Amino acid sequence: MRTWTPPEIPELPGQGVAPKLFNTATGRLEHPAIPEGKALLYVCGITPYDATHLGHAFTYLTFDIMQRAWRDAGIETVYAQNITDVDDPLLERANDTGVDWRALADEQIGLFRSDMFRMGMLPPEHYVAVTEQIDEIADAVRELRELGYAYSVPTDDAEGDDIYFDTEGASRDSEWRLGDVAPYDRELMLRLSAERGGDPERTGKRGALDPLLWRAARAGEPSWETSVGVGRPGWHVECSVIARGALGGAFTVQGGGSDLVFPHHEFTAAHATALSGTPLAHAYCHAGLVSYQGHKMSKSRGNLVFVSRLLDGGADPSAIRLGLLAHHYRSEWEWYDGDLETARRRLEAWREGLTRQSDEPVAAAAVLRQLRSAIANDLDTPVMLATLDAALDRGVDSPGLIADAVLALLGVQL
Ligand code: 5CA
Ligand code: ZN
Repeated sequence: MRTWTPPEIPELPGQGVAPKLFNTATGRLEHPAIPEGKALLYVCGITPYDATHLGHAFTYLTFDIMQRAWRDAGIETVYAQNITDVDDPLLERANDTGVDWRALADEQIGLFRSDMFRMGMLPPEHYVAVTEQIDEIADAVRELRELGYAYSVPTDDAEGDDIYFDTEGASRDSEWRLGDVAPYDRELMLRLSAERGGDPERTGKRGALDPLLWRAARAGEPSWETSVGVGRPGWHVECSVIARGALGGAFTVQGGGSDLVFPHHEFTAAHATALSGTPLAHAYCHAGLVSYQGHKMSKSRGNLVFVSRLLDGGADPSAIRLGLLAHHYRSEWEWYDGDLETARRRLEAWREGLTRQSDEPVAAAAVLRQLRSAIANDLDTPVMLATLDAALDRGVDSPGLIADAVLALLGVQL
């Protein structure tokens, strides 16, 4: 899938250090492995409807900053992202609005691409839609069945059977154990499975948590003829196959918003490990969820603030970035309508600060050192912003170096 034009990243003098990152799977700050000197990153992409809201933007900005940190440390990055362009909620939205699901997806992917470009986000090298890899995903489902990790569940509204992943079997016989990614107890897993696309109540399954691998064709739903029959893939196996196809196994970081920890990333890892014997990623990193009007910003609730509306209303993309970067990526926080104005003022103050004549200017080289140490500490952007507030309030000895550092590390144009 086509991506978008990359932003300019100035070269900075010297070098940062590889960032320590919080790994959800272990609950610790770690330096995840960088195979052959390359940081390999897979971030779960959008389901293309109601894009791009500020929650999406916060998640993608997190992984944009992560890549800026690696690159500043002299580490090459390879970035892959998927598009979940066939999925129940997308199909429901298309049905409800009388639009063809492909047309809806195409339009929303175009909007997302334009939002990402305008926001100065680093584009993925591998941008892969589920509909581009149906055969590969079906082959993986077939392989899981041959390995004994998948089973059929009869349907009463389709010709063929649905196929499910055998959680208990895989947890016993493969290298993966339930809970390897999500540090949750079973009760919470059951609740989250029901809330996030699973079907713990469905009869005929071996285990309540078992996720769908393949959905047999239903009337009025898109389907493909494949090696496991006519139908369409389940959600987790899609990302598992796309991630391994783009990056191979055991890559550096699997990322997304924290709503993906369970069941999505747990089972994405489970499928990959069951198929290959190696873990999917060395670390699983998650951005906190952004709320608005007292609730998590979500398509189902409809409390969305769209990036395109803010930009079309004249917002400076750098101000939107600063409004988001004021929060540490792992915090759960709420966006207030006044936040954009606060961020705009900060941006204005920084721009003014850059031209400030001072008798005792702050050494720009020292500021750069502080910025590098904060970004290396689990991407601590609030500390970076506070460092710049203080320095630019006083004036700096090399405005050019500060402007370059702010653009390279934060993607903010002064
Ligand atoms: N297509 C799947 C992932 S394979 C999906 O979750 N799509 S999405 O459009 O719902 O979300 C896209 C990304 O934005 C995901 O990483 C999700 O975790 C993140 N996200 C969604 N809502 C929020 C929110 N309110 N705050 C922060 N991140 C969010
Ligand atoms: Zn995903």
